Amino acid sequence: MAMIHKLPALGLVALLAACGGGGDNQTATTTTDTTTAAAAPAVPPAAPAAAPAAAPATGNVVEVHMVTTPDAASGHFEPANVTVKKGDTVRFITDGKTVHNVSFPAADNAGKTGLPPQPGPYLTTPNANYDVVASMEPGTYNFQCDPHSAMGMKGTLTVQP
Ligand SMILES: [Cu+2]
Repeated sequence: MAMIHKLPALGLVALLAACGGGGDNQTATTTTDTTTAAAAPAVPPAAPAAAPAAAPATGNVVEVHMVTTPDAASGHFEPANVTVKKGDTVRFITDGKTVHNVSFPAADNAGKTGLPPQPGPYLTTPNANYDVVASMEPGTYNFQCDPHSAMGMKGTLTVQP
């Protein structure tokens, strides 16, 4: 009985030394077609300080409605006194029946810092709104509607820690 020893055929791997002329087969698939917007428009030297840009809303959003009186001569904030946590957003929403806005006059907020830097825009259409982020230090702040403050369209914002 012939024992057949299966000798493992050691395949001698012939290391073919690639002599010169190395073919780079790196298929560069990185398509650089992302056109980086290199043509940035020139920034005007002095940006007009007219349009106050509302800060993006953060935290909880608390709504305050601006309700016009039936004769459209004035209005009130509803609620007029609102309390939020620091970092919340107060969203002033108008009924659009006359012109309202929101401002935090420095004269009515003596010693306070971090007020919204300027009066909010005039809101003229139904559900137009303006966000104020309560990023100021805890305390109570006075706000008003500029067109109707003389008729009592005022409120307070209390910011809690
Ligand atoms: Cu008003």
